[in-house]
Order: sequence, then C-alpha cells, then structure tokens
Amino acid sequence: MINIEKVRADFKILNQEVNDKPLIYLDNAATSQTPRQVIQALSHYYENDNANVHRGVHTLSTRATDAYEAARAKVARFIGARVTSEVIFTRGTTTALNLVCNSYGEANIQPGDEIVISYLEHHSNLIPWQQLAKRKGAVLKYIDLEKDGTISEEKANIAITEKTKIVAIAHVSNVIGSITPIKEIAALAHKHGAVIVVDGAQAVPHLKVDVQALDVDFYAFSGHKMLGPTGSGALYGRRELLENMDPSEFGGEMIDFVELYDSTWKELPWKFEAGTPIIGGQIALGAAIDYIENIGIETIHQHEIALNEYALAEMQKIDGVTIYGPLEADKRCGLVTFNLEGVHPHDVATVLDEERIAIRAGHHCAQPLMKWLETSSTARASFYLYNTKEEITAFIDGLKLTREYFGL
Ligand code: 7TS
Repeated sequence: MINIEKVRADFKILNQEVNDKPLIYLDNAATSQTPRQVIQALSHYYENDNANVHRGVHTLSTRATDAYEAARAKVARFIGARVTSEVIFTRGTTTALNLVCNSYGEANIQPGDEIVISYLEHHSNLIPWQQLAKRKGAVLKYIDLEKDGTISEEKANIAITEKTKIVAIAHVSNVIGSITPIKEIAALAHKHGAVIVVDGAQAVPHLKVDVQALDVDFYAFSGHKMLGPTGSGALYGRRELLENMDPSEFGGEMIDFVELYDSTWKELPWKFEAGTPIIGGQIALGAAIDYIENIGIETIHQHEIALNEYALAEMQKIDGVTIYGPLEADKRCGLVTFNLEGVHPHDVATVLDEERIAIRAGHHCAQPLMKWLETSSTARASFYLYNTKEEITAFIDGLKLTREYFGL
C-alpha cells in the first residue's frame, strides 16, 4: 500500500488550487509531476557539481561525470540490462526511437523488407518507420488489433513473416492503456530473424520492466513520465547490436580520433551521445528511479489497477459513456480513454478544468488508432502513484456534471 499522504507531501505542485478548488491532476500519461527529491537532485547538481562530462580532469568535471554515469548504472539496473553500456541516454522516447531507426534501420533495411508496427502506435513509433520504409522502398505492415483494441500474439503472428526485419511496438498503449504481450512477440520476431524495438514510454513508469526477461533488442522510454525531468530518458540496446551500429548523430563527445577525412568513434555507450548531454536531467532521472524503487514499482502498479477498476466501474454507470480498450483493469495500466455521447472531448476537458480536474483530450498523437476506433478524438484520464480514490470520485462527479451542463 502506498502512504498517499506522505507521497503527496513530496509533490508541492499538487498542493494548489485551480478555479478555487484543490487541483486534481489526471494527465500523467502526458507528463508526470516531479517530487521534491528529484528537484533537489537537479538543484544539487547545478549548485555543486555543474561541469561538462567526460572532458575535464578538474574536480567538478569528475564529479559531474561520476554522477552522470552513476545515473546510467541505476537505469541499467532498473530495466534489467546486462551491462551499463547497453543504456544510451537520450532526450526521451522519441529521440531513442529515431536513433534506432536512423542507425539500425538505415543500415539494415533493404528494398522489399518488411517493418511491422501496429495500429495503436504513438506517432513517435510510427512516423520514423514510415519514413524509413519510404526511403528504402521497404514495406510498412500493421498488426491488426483485437476487437478490444489490444495487440495479441495471434494477430502479430499473421503480420510477422520471413520478410520481417524490424518489429516496433508499444509495450503499453498511451490511448487505451492496454499491455502488449512483448515477450511472446519478441519470440515471434526472433523466430523470423527480425529484431524487436519496444516503445516503453507508458510502461517503465508503471510496470516492472526487465529487458532480459522480455528478451527484447531495443527498448525506449522517457524520464518525464516517471517523475523525472523533461529532456531525460534512455534507449536500451542489446550490446551485440549496438556495437555493430554506426551513430546517426556526430560531433563532440562521441569521437575517438578525428582526421581530415575520417574519424573513429568512442566505445559504447558514448558513441551514441554526440554533444553535451542533458547531464543534470539524467542525474535527476536517477533520483526518480530511487523514488519509485523506494515505494516499489509493483506497489505502484497495484495502486493504479485499483484506481482504474473503480473508475471503469463507475464510468460504466454513466449513460452515454464509451470506454475504449479492454474493460478489465488488470489488462491495463492506470488510464482510461473515453467519449461522452453528444459532447466533444475538448468540451469534456474544459468543463472538468473548471472543476479543477486536468485530463487530456484530442487524438493523443495516435491518429491511425483514432481512425481504427472510428472517432476523431477522445478524452483521457491517466493516474499515477499520488492519485486517490477521492480524486476519481470527483472526476466521476465531473463527468455527470458535464452531461447536465450539456442538457443530457
Ligand atoms: N510513445 C508513447 C507510447 C507515448 O505515450 C509518448 C508520449 C511517446 C512515445 C513520446 O514520448 P516523448 O517523451 O518522446 O514525447 N505520449 C504522450 C501522451 O500520451 N500525451 O502526451 C504525450
């Protein structure tokens, strides 16, 4: 059980009024809030250790480098990487996925090869592959979804063939919250000699992720959705693959020797980190991992399931509510995407904001999924460790009020 009162005391931002009532923040899938301990890690770095990494021999530079590399070791342990050098720091999921696409994809995709993604991908895990397929004359194939919007092993098995070279899918959907059977799909990809790239933006903050147990080749996630600062995040890559990949960004920090007409690269992971990295941000991501581990990722997951179970049950009692995705709370992470018949999702979000409740409305950067769901946009409430049952009750009351407001 989470000691919610104690946790909430760490998030000053939650302790404020919006429209004269205490803020209820249910937009965690877009970005999570940042606890005092993480902000302190960031300010400690700037107040004490700020210097560029891997460059100077002076004391501050050594301290900054040590703290930056310690954060990498923390990330590696948190996601179960074999060695620390399998973790490349990136600005977040989008940058990580583009790195795989521009490095691995660029070198390994030939005309006629197939890249398999799914209808539920966030644009970050769709457009890079779409553009790569166009550049290379490769085929972009979509895994069809089950009736409840989930990706199943069966449907993946239809899409993945001998021609497949890359399978790129989300571990958890940012729209319907469903959990994809990654381990099974990774086995399918490997059976056909393909690599699997996982978009873990909505999984790492909420689920225990072990890249070795899942047996995945690449795994991307963002720090800002897991209590860390914006600009932090990482790409996990299997060492054998990373070692054989060329960088897709070039400049300082990533080179070994530079001559007039050729250059050599540093060893892993630094050959993929061109330029001055987001040093303080990644150190603060390490503090966010400490915070999560102090509570326990499994405890956080169970808390979200309980909140979602309550939300799903109460929402189904309201006339005109359509909930997207599976209705079983244990098949999801803590978010619920829905529409209220007769009310545009932006209007739902506006009325709820007047009631001090922050949710998101729109296409959630997943336009092909919106089409598949036969809608143009939806409303989404997403929960995290600091949300309470009372807040969900207020959200449900807000939905009822919205219906009344629109005369329904
Ligand atoms: N993949 C998924 C599944 C996501 O949910 C997001 C962000 C991204 C990739 C991109 O992450 P970034 O940190 O690189 O921007 N999703 C959302 C969302 O659902 N609402 O706002 C951002």
